Amino acid sequence: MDVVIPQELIERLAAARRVAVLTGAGISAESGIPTFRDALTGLWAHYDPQELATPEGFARNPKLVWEWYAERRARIAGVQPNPGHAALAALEKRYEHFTLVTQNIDSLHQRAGSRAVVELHGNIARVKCSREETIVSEYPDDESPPRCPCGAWLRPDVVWFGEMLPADALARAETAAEHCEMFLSIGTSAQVYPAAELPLRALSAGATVVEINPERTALTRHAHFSLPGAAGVVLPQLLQRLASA
Ligand code: BV8
Repeated sequence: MDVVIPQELIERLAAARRVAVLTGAGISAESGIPTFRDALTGLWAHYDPQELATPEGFARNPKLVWEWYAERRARIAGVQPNPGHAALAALEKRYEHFTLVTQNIDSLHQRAGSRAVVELHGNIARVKCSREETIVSEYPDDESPPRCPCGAWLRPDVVWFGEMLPADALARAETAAEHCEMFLSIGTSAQVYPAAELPLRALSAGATVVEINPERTALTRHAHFSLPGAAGVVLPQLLQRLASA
């Protein structure tokens, strides 16, 4: 069913020159990737992701955590970007200044053709030494997790709970939030910090904040526009309305 997109929103988007977007797991849901807060399936059904996605969880059970990521990596390799990812790649072409900040680690924005992607939480396709932090492109698969030549376990190059975000990515995201005229928050429950702070920074810097999410979130009451629908449905509609604005 069509979501009503207010004409005022279309006019503001058409007039804007600087746009920032924050996406979360919800934009990959229509590609078949379960969102972070959906009940985990299979072996991990009885684990809390916030337990597994932590340095402590990895130290406690490196094999379980390594294999959870290996299962997610395999699932991601088997899916395609969806119309929501494609619409954002097309939207980027309309603006002089467009920054796409994602909390996702699945590369689906890049595979859909988005260019200015800022990955706040790393990327599941990359593996690094858990001691030296260096990225490792090849590694033996005789152990789970495999080991770095230095002897330490290898781990996914993602940001776990309790870990700092990459400073350059966070700085780029904060600058985009503070200088944009339009900030779109798409497919995120707005619960994980510091990412969840970005739309509030945009708001206090005077930007128009738009949320696209089938559910209400902690951000909904702050947003100027809240479009209650799926990203893969709303974003193509929004792009279509913009084309004739
Ligand atoms: C940090 C990578 C400084 C790994 C992720 C106590 C101690 C330590 C830290 C904290 C603490 N209290 C708070 C914190 C900060 C903590 C935090 O925010 N915790 C929360 C839970 C309260 N943050 C951190 O630890 C961050 N680091 O702060 O460092 C520091 C250091 C030490 C001590 C203090 C501070 C690091 C956070 C990064 C964690 N890593 N991912 C991995 O993926 O395995 S976060 C993880 O959650 C994913 O990246 C995910 O994207 C992200 C956020 O979730 P969402 O993307 O929003 O996904 P979610 O499932 O929640 O929601 C999906 C939404 O989509 C829903 O709203 C749904 O309605 C919607 N949806 C569904 N379908 C659709 C849709 N929308 C549109 N279309 C659809 N079709």
